Amino acid sequence: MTTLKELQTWIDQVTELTQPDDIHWCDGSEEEYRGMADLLLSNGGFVELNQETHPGCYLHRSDPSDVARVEHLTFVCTSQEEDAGPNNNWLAPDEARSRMKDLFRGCMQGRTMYVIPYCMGPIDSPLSRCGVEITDSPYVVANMKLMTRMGSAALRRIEREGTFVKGLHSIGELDPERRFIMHFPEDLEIQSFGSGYGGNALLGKKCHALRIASYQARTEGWLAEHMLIVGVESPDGEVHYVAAAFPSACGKTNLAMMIPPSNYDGWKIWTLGDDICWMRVGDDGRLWAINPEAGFFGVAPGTAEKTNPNALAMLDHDAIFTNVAVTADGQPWWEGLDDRVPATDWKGNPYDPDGGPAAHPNSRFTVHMSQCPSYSEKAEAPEGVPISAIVFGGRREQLVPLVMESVSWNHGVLMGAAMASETTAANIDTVGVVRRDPMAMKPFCGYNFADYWAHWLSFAGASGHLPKIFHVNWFRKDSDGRFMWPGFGENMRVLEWIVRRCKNDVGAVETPIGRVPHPGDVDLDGISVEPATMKALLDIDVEAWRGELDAIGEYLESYGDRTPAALRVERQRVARALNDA
Ligand code: SAT
Ligand code: MN
Repeated sequence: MTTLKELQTWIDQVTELTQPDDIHWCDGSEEEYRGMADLLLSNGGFVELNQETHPGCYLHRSDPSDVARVEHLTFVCTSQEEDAGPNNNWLAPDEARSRMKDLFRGCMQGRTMYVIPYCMGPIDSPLSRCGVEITDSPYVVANMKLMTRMGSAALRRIEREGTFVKGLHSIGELDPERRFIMHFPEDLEIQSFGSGYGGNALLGKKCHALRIASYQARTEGWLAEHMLIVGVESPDGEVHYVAAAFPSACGKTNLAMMIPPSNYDGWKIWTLGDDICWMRVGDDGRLWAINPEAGFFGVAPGTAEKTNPNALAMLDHDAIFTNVAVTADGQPWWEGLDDRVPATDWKGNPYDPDGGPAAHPNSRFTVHMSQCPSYSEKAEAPEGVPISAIVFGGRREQLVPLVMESVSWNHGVLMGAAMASETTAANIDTVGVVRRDPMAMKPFCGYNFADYWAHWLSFAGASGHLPKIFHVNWFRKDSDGRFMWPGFGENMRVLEWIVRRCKNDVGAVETPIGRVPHPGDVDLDGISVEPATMKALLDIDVEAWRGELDAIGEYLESYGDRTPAALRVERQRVARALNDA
């Protein structure tokens, strides 16, 4: 029950439409979480993992057809099609609503309807925004408890503010033919049917904190971005905060909780978030950021002692695993973890080494942020943290150097808008093809990208104290197909250069596409990267870049008249510099 009439009226309407047997208002308590786990254990939604090695850990096996986001079934329903833009699937709001109404009709018969009030961001932060998710999935309730500030405190804030995002979710029959994720940004509303998985079902995450929030951020003058947030502490104790955007499954979680190499005495990475970042210009003109989430929904495969020891340390208790494999003694297992052989694959069948990976490539862990050894209490700061550097990055085998710095805010926006990356298993579709993924927001921007770039550009005039913008690529390969850069904790070497650039205490080489380090300025002590490899990692192939600038031009023009003139001007400037080179 609630004192907020708008909320109660909506609950009543949904109840009437979906016909649940029961309604449960979530209070967000530990007791409630335990009750949810017990219910899932009794109905097969959870499998208990080894409680001696992994106390409080459970495994969820999703429907095998429901293992990732579904971008082709995800829609942004603005009243004008152009407002959604070529980057989104669009349906007229009335048509979308009527389709969804047919799907939702009677769908909760025999089920309990859970009402989840949640707050994205610290409960007392002016940057935070609230929502209410209605769902018939106890798995969603359990995940939302770890991923958001969920329950009574959020409800009190909603009742006080009188405004919230309405998210309606049902797993339906988990039928891919009857699955849609609809967004109505003008009405701050989400409707998701037919999937129980991650970003399709935990509506606070991609649906609210990115698609709806990006739309809202534009009208209110802030930024909702697909970025991790870290604090980089240098030996003098100073902490620089960095926000970095990479597409799904490109290593944001690893970077967010990295441990610096052993020769980086006195350096430390503090973790504030691994996926989403909301930023606003503060009174001091700097960009201040919060992580709207309270937990991590990270990719399991590849997570190992060598790649991400902090993640392993936080995953041995009180975590939910989705679609991982299991060892004979009931421990979670995935490819890349270690050389044990699992007993059971992600579908629950006896593991057959010839039958594909044991863990699904998009298998996940859900865990509360505070369990991370490098967790920073600043993640709770209502004012957020001031951002010194914004980093864009994609997965590119060729062309794109290890790191480059933009020469201005507008140039940085061009770098973000021109981002491209090889696709990953985080979406149900082909993996490994290069596609444009501006600011890593291709699947998540709730409005026309052209307007989104204009919004980014508008900050140039708003403040003289904006962060520097960089672009990185950890994924370059040599002619034998081997990675040229070791990645993971060694990325600290690049972060160090970025932070030193922010402090103005290291130089750079000017190239037509941006500034790169003098090869000697990236510390290679303790790694086996040959100077020739380092040179190649920082090399700009002018001819190939001319082709890339043409492709970027074509891409920007595909947004037609709405493409901001300043972005065109910036692209022309870089193209000219390449021609003169
Ligand atoms: O959208 S999910 O939360 O399922 C994962 C991702 O794509 O980043
Ligand atoms: Mn993500």
